[in-house]
Amino acid sequence: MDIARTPSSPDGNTVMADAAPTPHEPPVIRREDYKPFEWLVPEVSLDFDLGLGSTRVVATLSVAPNAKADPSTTIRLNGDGLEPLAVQVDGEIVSDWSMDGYDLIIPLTGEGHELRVTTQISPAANSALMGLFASNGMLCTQCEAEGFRRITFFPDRPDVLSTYRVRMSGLKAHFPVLLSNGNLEAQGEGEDGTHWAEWHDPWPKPSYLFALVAGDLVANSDSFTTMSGREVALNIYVRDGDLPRTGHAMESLKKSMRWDEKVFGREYDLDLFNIVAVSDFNMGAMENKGLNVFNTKYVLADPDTATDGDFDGVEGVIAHEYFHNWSGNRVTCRDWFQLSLKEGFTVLRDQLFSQDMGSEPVKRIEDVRVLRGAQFPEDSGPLAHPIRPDSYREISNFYTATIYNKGAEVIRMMRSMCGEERFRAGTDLYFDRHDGEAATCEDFVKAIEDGAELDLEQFRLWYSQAGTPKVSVRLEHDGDTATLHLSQDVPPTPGQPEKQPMPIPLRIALFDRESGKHDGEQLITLTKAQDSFSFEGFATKPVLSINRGFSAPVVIERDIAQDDLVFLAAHDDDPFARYEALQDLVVGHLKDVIDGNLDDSERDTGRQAIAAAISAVLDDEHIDDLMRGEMLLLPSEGYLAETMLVADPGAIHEARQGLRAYLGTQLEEAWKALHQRASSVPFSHDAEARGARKVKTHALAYLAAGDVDGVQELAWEQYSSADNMTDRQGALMVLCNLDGPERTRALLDFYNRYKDNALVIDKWFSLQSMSLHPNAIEHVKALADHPQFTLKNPNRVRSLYMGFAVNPQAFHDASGEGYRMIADLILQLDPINPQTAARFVTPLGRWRRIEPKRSALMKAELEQIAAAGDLSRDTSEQVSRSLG
Ligand code: 0A1
Ligand code: ZN
Repeated sequence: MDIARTPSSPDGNTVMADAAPTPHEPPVIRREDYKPFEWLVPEVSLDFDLGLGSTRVVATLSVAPNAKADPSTTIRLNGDGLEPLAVQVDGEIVSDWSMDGYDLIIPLTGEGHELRVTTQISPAANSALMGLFASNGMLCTQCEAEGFRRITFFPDRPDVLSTYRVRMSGLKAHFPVLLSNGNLEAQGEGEDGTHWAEWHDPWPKPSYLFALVAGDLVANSDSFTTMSGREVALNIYVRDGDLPRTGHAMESLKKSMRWDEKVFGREYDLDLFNIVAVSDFNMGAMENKGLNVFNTKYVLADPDTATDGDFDGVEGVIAHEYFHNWSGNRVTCRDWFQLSLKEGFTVLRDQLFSQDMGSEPVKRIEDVRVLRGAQFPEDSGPLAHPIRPDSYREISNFYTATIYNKGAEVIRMMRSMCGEERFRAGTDLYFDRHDGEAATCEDFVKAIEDGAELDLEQFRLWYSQAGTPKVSVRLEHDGDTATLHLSQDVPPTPGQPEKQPMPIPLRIALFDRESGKHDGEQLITLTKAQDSFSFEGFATKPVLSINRGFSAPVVIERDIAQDDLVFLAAHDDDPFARYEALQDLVVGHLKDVIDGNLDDSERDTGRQAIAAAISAVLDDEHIDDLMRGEMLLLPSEGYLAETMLVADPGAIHEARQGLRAYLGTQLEEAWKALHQRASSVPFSHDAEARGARKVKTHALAYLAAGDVDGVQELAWEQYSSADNMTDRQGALMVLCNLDGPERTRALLDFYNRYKDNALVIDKWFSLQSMSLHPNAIEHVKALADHPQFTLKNPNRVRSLYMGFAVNPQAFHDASGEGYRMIADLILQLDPINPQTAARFVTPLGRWRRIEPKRSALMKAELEQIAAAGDLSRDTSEQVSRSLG
């Protein structure tokens, strides 16, 4: 049967008349239209006859009317590109079913029924990597958010919870390992070289948590004893040669399981926990019940092929997916508007875990950098949305930094306001109250309110209002009183022209200039548009340290003297605030340079103050190298652009590079000494050695920015003598920015050394696409024709083109060539993998905040994409929002 693609009625929401779709505009789904599904589906049984080219699926659903919903005489089963080969109701073949778009509608007369539907799918042809797909000869599923409907017809919405029984059979030679959720109940041999397995998951779950994997895999196996003494078998499945790189993932898993018991009181609830690594995957990983599927990037790590950052990534993502077992699986989401319920909370949980495993302040600085780099621009651009959105066209577009990272910050504020212990009482109540349910963000807030005894009435605005609040800060001193004047402004965002003031918890301290000390930190909460707070006992004007630990996800606009920033950069006992003071010092200076506010001598005075502050950081014995590494990092060009209403990327690049070159030459001896000291620390995973590796490459990069004599040789020396990927990649990154024989030599050596390791070859692509080399555009074009480049693998696409899109110099080349390359990529990739293609719209979507010439070029590329027609729902939504 030929089925034309028409929009289906989505999860419990009617398609609004005022949102009638134009040919290119898929319908709008609205949160306020939520209705419970008319039918319960307590049990599902799936039978898979597996093949790479063709897989047959027989789905059997027990259904009964849902007493909490309107009665219905039909059932709508969502499908996406499927054809029903046979439909049975209560054992009888029926033919009175119909299709509505891709959905299957079956008339049902009575109370309880058994429905059976047969479908046939082609995993090898599934390049979108949603539903059941083939990757390197194995079969694998991805069902969040709406992938299950590409496998079989089903009410594919998160509030329909069922227990699943899965039988699969296939050729043993192709698929020796057969996995699904829950426990393995039976297995056996079939005819003609086939074998089969039966899995049963006792925990009711929504369809997005279903998973199946079949392939030729080997496992790193271990076990974990839970706090109540139950033994859980742990397996990490990978392809044969990858087994030696799974040790760190396994350690991370066991640490995560222990930590969740200790810190959140959450125990694992099955006897088996499986992880499978796949190389073709749209996202980082997926928390399917008892069978997490991971992008290989977040499983495989050893010192020769993974950087320290990669090791941290593995630990963090393993933890994230594991923590979802409670925050996401045991308590799931009522609808996709509640996505931040599981994602914001789980990100907070993985951040707290990583803080406990490593350096708390360094992790906090890294997390804030991610927030500012990805979420702040989202919040100030055309794609801004609240952490609980009100509408969407394609839910895949809402797996955003706002839902994840701002969502985590919002919950972190609740925790700061009530303290750890009361927060734990709140989360205990949340898990108790909603275990086994599909809950809402409001359920979470209410549980924290009740359990932690915290009034969150006004705080709920953080869930409904988009935009990053700006807080203006002025400190006045009179007699012995210091008065802090604060005002807040939540900027307008698409669809939200007017905003109300939100509660903003700010940790502050007032430093005495003489002693360099303060009398204790305080938490003040700004709840009004403007307010003042007075503090007695200050004979002289103190220095204000504000938003310590980044207690609120806001932009602070402080009226503060440069000397005070220098003071805080040297004395603040809150590491985040100390880092922030140095960042503000640099941002202030660079903005003045860009705006042409400084004459030569003023510019030199500014640079000297920064050099002195950095020099103090280099000499400070009270901070470790991990923290030193953070303090040495200048604010990114993206962050600088974000602080300006309209940015000139060329001017930002020039000013920032100018400062880096100045610091490189002014502090040449100090960088060389640091490089030498750090190079003498032998490789290990401890904080000291990791810190040494971090500052070593920073020192090298500053020397390269200053183009000091012998830097190419020094970089080659670091590259060629490296006994780990952190040093090797660091040196290659530096060489990539330069133009010389060492660059060519190192790139060739790196390629030959690692050509069989896909994850390392991804690094090779991205180092070149992110390079400051003047010919970066030409390099990227040539790399797109490299035999190892393919549009079919999302990691490879991201490594070449995301690297390029965040390369401010190349992407924003005044010719507009960079914009065209990204637009061409979107059009080429969209029919292959819409989800990944749509992610590339964001960099072009910043056009309104860029100087007029480039802005017009960016907009023109978006218009070209829009005009192309036949776009996926994913890409068309992002393009129309970006132009809207
Ligand atoms: N829930 C996962 C993220 C995820 C979302 C969609 C996916 O499909 C392409 C895959 C993964 C997480 O937060 O880890
Ligand atoms: Zn998640």
